[in-house]
Amino acid sequence: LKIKSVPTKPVEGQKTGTSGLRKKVSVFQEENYLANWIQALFNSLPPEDFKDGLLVLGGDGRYFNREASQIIIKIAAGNGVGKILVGRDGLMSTPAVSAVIRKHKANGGFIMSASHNPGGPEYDWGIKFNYNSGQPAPESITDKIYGNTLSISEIKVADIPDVDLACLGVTNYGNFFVEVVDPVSDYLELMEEVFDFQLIKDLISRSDFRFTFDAMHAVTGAYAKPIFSDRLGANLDCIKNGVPLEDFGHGHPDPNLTYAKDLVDIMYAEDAPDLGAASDGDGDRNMILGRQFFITPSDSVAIIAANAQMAIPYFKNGPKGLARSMPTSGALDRVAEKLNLPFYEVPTGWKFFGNLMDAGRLSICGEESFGTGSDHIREKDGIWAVLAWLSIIAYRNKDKKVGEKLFSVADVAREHWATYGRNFFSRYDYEECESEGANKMIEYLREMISKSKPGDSYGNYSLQFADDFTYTDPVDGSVASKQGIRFVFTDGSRIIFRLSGTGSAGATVRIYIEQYEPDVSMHNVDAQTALKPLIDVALSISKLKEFTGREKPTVIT
Ligand code: VG1
Ligand code: CO
Repeated sequence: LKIKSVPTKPVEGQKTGTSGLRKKVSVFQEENYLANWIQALFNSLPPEDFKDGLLVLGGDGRYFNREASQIIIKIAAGNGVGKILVGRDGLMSTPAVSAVIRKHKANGGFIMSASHNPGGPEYDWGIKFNYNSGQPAPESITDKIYGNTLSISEIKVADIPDVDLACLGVTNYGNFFVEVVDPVSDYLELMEEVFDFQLIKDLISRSDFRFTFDAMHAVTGAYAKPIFSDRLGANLDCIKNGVPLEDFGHGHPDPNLTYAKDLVDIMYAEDAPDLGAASDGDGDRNMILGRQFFITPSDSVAIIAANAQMAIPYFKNGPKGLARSMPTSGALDRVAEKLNLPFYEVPTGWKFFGNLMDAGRLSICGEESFGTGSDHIREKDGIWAVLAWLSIIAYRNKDKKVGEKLFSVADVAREHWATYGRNFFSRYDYEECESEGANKMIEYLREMISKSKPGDSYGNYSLQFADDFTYTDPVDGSVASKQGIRFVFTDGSRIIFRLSGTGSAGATVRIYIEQYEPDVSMHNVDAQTALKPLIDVALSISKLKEFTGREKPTVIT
């Protein structure tokens, strides 16, 4: 194998955010921009973590993935990697990459995706690196990569032709191998171990149950047909937007009430199906809807946790522990308490769950941002969440005869609230604000919390404490600070402010609002109505309008 040394210069700003490095495509197209980051990564890993080793490569099918695959493969070979397993056409969802790393005991893997951010020449591209148990690289590694991007001078590139990613099979270039694999089969095999496919199949084949899945023209388009249709018997027309496209069909591949409008329209129509779901760009997020009914992600993880042992064979001995990210509602906390399970609250971003899973302390976890998953892999998993919901509905209805009224998605949620109480939750996003104003607002709030004291009143709420969330990992002792400003009130209500770490331009402000309601007679109130007083407090204390000039959020979930 001939290896070229290509001279290069550092580029500013290659710091990874919540989940990988994300920039506009045009930035990644600048000379050596991606190559520098990939080389900096190899400069940061101990050689035994990749020399003659196995790496996985996949992506969500977005624009620039084709060029990027070739760049990554050649630099990996140039640095002495032994073999790359790559999904056909460079496609592989984030959860599937995690599953493939684990199954093949790979040293790690690359995911070419900016996840829920839009794609195409004008929009975003991104790259994530996952480690050998399939988990997103920890901050200790991403900080090192960033350091190395600031001093890089040379890129090692193997002198090989572009690899044909369209045909399955192995090609070798001297002692370097590339194997193009089907992106679905290992993942599907794992799903069949986790779930009772026959149970789900029986539900889907019922004449009185209808299911629909919206792949948003993103990577789960490649998974939906083999899994939901070929294997579980769903009609092909249940799958919407099922062809992965480089620009996601001009869409914003984020499964929420604003961007998954096609699905929302179907599920709120008169003759809506019984269960509807969608997934994001790289297949790790999910949205679950019942007929005219939205399951908040915070409720979803709580409901899955409460029902897992009954409905999902993987959890037949009960979950080991539960966890959520800090801004996610406390619905899951109540399930942990009732089931007497260890419980953890971690910062935003999936990378904080992995250590707990590896230590055998955590089975089911989730984030309010449409992320749900378990320790079957080390990423959140959109299709897993859909199969979990299908399993719960199937289990609850398995003895129902045709003609008997089915126990619906909404029934499951209402029953859950009746048992545990309801945690009303909403998130307001102000996307792409001017960075200066947004940063000033956060500074202003930091000042405020440093002066606050228990008992201070905010509207009708009395403060229990206010802080900037710090997390100490119970497994390795690493500390993550400044993870979000919280105002926690004596009745358990919370207001949280954070800046997004996944955007590619400006600053996105997120406000998270939560209030607990034990009274069943109040459970059918609309969340926006129930939370109005708390939202007003959030907007007034933060002076959001003054700092950002924004009258209204861009997205409400
Ligand atoms: C957002 C979400 C976070 C999620 C992250 C990656 O981060 O809030 O919960 O883990 O996206 O999701 P931020 O920093 O923008 O709030 V994905 O599906 O884009 O990889
Ligand atoms: Co994603």
